[in-house]
Amino acid sequence: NSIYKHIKASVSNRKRLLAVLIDPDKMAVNHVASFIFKLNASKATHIFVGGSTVNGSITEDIVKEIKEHTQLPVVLFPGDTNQITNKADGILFLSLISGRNSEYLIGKHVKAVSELRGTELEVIPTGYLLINGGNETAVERVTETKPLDQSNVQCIVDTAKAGELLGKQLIYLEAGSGAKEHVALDVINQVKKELNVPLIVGGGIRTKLQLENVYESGADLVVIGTAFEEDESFFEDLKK
Ligand code: 1GP
Repeated sequence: NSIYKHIKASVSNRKRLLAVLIDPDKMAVNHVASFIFKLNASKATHIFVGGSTVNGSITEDIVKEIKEHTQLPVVLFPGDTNQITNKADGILFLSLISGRNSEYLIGKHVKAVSELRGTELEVIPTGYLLINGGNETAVERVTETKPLDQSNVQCIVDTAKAGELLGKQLIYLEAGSGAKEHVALDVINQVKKELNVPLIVGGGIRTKLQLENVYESGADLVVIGTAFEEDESFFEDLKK
């Protein structure tokens, strides 16, 4: 369990972690090398691979290609069981605890076991909360669950804490890929105060200032996808 150990150690040492999200649907295999070249020169510490609507085996091809070009841990962030490949290093085993769709709470997980059996993937139990970022995102559409309202801070805090008490090793506050607004700083702050496990925040973070604010508010690991998809020069702002 070296990925999780490293995250825990980084939290203790107050080291900020940054995951770049690669959506296999939006990245051609022949573009991976040049993308990873820029990523390697940046402050990124992890590469997450996944998406809400990826089909078939393209995840495996993308992961193989990523692994050719980097030493960073590659962690699956799957929208569905067909995105599981043993070519990655680990997997966020996400339970969508903000919603009440049993498929995304436990159903897909049961189906995933036959895919996971026999792989060496480090499985990291993760409580996943969808928070309203001001627009309907793919997570909401695909999972058919409503996001939690940003103004209902107590509900978000209690949901996150319930996840921890259920044994989730990470809590992920997700505004959804391409969210108009990222998770509010106050929400991040209140959740962080209650949690003893590392906190991941993602969705709608597009600038260096937003990234800084999200860390200051208590995020241990931040996930950014869209900003790099739209403009790879963002890597320049985040040089090592
Ligand atoms: C989405 O949290 C991630 O699952 C990243 O979101 O694409 O908006 O950066 P963005």
